[in-house]
Amino acid sequence: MTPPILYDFELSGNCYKVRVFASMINLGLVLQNVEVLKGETRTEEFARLNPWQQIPVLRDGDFVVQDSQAILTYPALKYTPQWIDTTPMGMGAIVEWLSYAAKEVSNGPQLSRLKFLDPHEDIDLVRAQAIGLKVLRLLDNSLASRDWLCLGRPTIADIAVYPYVGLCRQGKLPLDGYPHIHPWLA
Ligand SMILES: N[C@@H](CCC(=O)N[C@@H](CS)C(=O)NCC(=O)O)C(=O)O
Repeated sequence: MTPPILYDFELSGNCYKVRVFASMINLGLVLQNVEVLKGETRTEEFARLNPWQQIPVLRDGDFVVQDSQAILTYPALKYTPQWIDTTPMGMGAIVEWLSYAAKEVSNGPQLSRLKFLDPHEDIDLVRAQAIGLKVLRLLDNSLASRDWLCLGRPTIADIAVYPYVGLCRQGKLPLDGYPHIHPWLA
C-alpha cells in the first residue's frame, strides 16, 4: 500500500493532530513539508491542491481532503472504526468536540500561541487569551467526571482537541489549576 501524503508543517498544531493520530493507529504517512512561514501555501500550485491555501492536507491516491478535523475522520473510518462512531448519538457527540476544536480551541489556545510564535500576526491577544481561559475551564470541568471527552473511550474528538491544549503554555496560558486536564493529556 502506498502511504498517504500529509502536506505538513512541523510547528502547526493542526498538522500535529494528524501526525499524532497516524502514529497511534500505526498509519504510515509520507510527510511533505510546506514552508508556511515562507509563503508556500500562497502559491497557485498549492491553491490547486487546497483552495483555502492552508495545511494540513492529506492525499491518499486520487483522494484529497483538507482541514484537520476532516482528515481525522478519514483514516478513522477507513482503518480504525473504534476511534469514531457512526451511530447518530455517537457521531453527534464526536462532531460536537470536532467543532469545538475548530472554533473555540482555534480562536483561543491556537491564536494565543501563534501571537507569541509570530508577534507580527494581526491577532487580538487579549481576546484570544480570554477564549483560551474559557476553553481550559470548560475542558477541565468536562474531564472532572470522565477520562475521555465522549463515549467513554478515546476517539478522534480527544485527538482534535489535544494539540493546542497540550501546547497552550506557548501562548502564555498556564495549565496550573486545571487538575483534570493533566491526566487526559498524558
Ligand atoms: N480549519 C483548519 C485550519 C488550518 C490552519 O489554520 N492552518 C494554518 C497552519 S496551523 C495555515 O495553513 N496557515 C497558513 C495560512 O493561513 O496562510 C484545520 O483545522 O486544519
